[in-house]
Amino acid sequence: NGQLKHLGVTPPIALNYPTPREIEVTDLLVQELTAQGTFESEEESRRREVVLGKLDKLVKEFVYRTSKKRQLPEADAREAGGKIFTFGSYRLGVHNAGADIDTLCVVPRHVTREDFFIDMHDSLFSLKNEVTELTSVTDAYVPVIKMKFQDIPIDLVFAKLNVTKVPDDIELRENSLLKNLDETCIRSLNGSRVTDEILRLVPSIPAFRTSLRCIKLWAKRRAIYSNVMGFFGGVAWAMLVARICQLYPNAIAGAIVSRFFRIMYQWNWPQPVLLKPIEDGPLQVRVWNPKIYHGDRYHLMPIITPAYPSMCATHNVTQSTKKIIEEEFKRAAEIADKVMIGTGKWSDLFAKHEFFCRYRYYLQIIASSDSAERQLKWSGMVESRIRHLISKLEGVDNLCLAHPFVNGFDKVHRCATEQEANDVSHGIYNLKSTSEGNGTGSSKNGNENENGSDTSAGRVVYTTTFYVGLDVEPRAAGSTSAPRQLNISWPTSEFTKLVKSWDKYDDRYMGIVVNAQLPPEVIEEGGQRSTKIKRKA
Ligand code: 3AT
Ligand code: MN
Ligand code: MN
Repeated sequence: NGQLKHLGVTPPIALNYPTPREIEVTDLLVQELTAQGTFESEEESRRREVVLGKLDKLVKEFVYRTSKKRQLPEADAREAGGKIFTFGSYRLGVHNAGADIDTLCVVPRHVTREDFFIDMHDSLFSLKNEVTELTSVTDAYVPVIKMKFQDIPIDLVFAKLNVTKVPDDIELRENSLLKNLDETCIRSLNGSRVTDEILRLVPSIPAFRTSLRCIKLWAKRRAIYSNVMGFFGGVAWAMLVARICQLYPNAIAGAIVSRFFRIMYQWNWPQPVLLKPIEDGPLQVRVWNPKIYHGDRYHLMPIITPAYPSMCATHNVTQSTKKIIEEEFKRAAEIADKVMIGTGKWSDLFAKHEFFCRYRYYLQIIASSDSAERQLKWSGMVESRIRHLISKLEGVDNLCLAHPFVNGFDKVHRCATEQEANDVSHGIYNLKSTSEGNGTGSSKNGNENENGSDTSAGRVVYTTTFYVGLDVEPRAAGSTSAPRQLNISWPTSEFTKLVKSWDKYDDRYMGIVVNAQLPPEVIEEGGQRSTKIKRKA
């Protein structure tokens, strides 16, 4: 079988082994990645293994208990098994210090999802000394139990297979395994199947890992690491790096990274990035195929997952985010070239983005509500719709680019009056009575501010602010006509309507405001806005 000679949908570009210079720049890269703190300590690494061992044991005990409850004979209950798999960055071996471990709990068919969210949850809940911040998210696309186990953040998802036993040597690779499973289980298995398949499809795992660490750090620093906002998420970056590894099977990280930027910059989109031919399988589900599905033709930068059923991991990309990503590939390719010839350093690659000083105009989207819990859901909902705002803005005359920032900024405001509360939800406030983070969101420094001396008297308002940079077409040279008019009222009102059509939206507790055409000098990073609003005519 000729396909076994190489991994991937084409033969490699080159089979070269590393040159002395490539070895040198790879060493420098590993040094820089270490200096940037991307590796965890050995203590943390050991703690992760201990935690995983304990979780696996808890899953086996949970399966045994449930089997007994279902009246299985003792011998069958003993053999029912149960097993933990990992996926995400930990499984790929590219996680940072403090990253979560994404785990999948696999059980035999007589154990239900309900058992998992009741019995397994309770057994974790009883471990009060080890397990903290335990929460069940049952209504998500992929339902999950989240917790910290000995301070390691864990995401635990659940899948039951159509088998009576889950022995320790069970594999999840076979597509036939998916037959007769419910969709939620198929989705829960997908993360693990995709990660494992990526690892099987790269010729050298060590080269892949170092390269991917570099690309992830670069993408985060340049603010292009986010699936929801229309950039690429962790799985997409991993697949891109894996593809370059396939094309240079004997290369080491320094060489792979520099080729990565060059090849990605020149990629002939919308030609998809594939790690293997797309497979057909036993399910009645759609597999990515632009020849059959019209919607798939709109994917601007398709990167296709390798495990059946294959999907496009980058369907959120818009014209604007495509342009931004390509510009970053170009910038990085130039830096990597300089590193190779010795006139540049790897640290230049990881320089912070310039989002907040780059544009003349910004949109500010403020989602507000009255409680931390509500804010988490509401701001998540608003965030997930921002790419629709971007698409609509892309249709506006004279607007060449609508650049969403990768994340929102959480704030908690203690307001003495209704007027103040109203101002705050419109982005008007000073920093005196405001603290960062709402204590439940991603920003961990939710140090509650004491400045608002009397908290009981006032009203607390939670806000999350998102930013979109707007690039307006330059006037023709020598033109003296008035500044170009941007008419963004249609996109913004459509967006407001869209988020308000959410079934949990309630205007008694939640607000959404889009401030347009803020001059950039009133925006500092962190989303703070000075009290004085100067508006340009
Ligand atoms: P970190 O090191 O954790 O930052 P990661 O790649 O492990 O990077 P996540 O833990 O967020 O990222 O996600 C791990 C996997 O979980 C990736 C994907 O297969 C799945 N996943 C994450 N978010 C979602 C989601 N909203 N819906 C479905 N699957 C998701
Ligand atoms: Mn993770
Ligand atoms: Mn996770």
